[in-house]
Amino acid sequence: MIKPDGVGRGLVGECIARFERRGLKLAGLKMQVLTRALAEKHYEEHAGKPFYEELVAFVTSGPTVQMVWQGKDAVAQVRKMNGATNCANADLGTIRGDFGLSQQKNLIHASDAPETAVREIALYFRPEELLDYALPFEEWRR
Ligand code: 3AN
Repeated sequence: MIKPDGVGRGLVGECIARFERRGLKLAGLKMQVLTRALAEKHYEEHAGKPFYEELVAFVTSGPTVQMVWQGKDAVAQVRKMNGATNCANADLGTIRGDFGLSQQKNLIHASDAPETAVREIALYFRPEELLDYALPFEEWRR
């Protein structure tokens, strides 16, 4: 998910281009301003932490873009491409390392495990909104 700062900074195309060029396949895409209820569900593991209220306020503060990317080891690869949570510590070459300095306004979110991805995809997409389609030359991506 591209967070409000990523959308506001004009980095939607940049993020999508990176995942596409890496060889991942876009299976779902949408844009919305998160309601507080949805943001609370998304970040329920952080409820009660000192940064929780600020995090929910931030993530509901503007438009976000939800994406589902499919491909070999997609969850781990996308997290690697996003970089460390705190942009200031993220390696150059990652989205956070190339475009941010903030810990909280860290541009993009990605599921941290396949089981988390199942849960998070269900928060944002109905099954029929996810497309399973063939691309030419798929064997070159594996
Ligand atoms: P990630 O998004 O890298 O999986 P999480 O799940 O640990 O990181 O944290 C969720 C979000 O909460 C982060 N993307 C960041 O915006 C915010 N966050 C995490 N830790 C802190 C912190 N110590 N102070 C402020 N915000 C934080």
